[in-house]
Amino acid sequence: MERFITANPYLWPYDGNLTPANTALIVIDMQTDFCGPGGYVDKMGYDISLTRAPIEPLKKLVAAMRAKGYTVMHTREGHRPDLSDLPANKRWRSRQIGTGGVGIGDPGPCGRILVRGEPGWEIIPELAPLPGEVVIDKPGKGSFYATDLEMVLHTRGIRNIILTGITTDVCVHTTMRDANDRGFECLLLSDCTAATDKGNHEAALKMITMQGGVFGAHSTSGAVLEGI
Ligand code: C5J
Repeated sequence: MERFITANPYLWPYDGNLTPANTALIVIDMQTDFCGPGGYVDKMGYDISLTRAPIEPLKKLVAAMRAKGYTVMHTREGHRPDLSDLPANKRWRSRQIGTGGVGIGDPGPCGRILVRGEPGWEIIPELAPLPGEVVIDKPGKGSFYATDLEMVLHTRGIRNIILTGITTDVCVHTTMRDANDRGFECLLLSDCTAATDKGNHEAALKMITMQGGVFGAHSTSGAVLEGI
């Protein structure tokens, strides 16, 4: 039986081949550093009410997809405590914005910023992974670079990916583009993602709709709940 989710610019997935066995929900970087008080995004001076907006819709969606037997996976952006995987230019740039020249790897109110094991690096408790759910630790913006995500997806027989989390224009988009290039069928959910800038969120959605769905399609959690 074909199953589709109402999406833009096409009914997703393109061929109606949507089952709990072949589809994964990926929750990207819902970490305190990106959406919690005192975290990296907060320290940079951005409005965390924007990056916190996906929390409630995501809670509902994650619960529903778990209940129906879909694979739910999580990612965390972060670096080794010795910073051996933190490129010097990434660290330098992160210190150019916000107060006091504090950037990635430096101590902040939630521990060392984006360092593995620190409180700010943890996934927020509202969206904590369940035991047994795959968590991908990544040093970069994309979830495929320097990780085993592609191998895990292929091993599980996943071909459709529903992308959620933060931020729409950076880690979520990079992951969607990389997944699309690898042949995965991608859907980004507009109410379960957010950027540090509203315009960038809107632009990221619009980019997806070009060329017949250049990286896949976008939709909402409501449409997914209705469709699955
Ligand atoms: C950023 C992310 N924006 N998770 N990371 O630096 O999108």
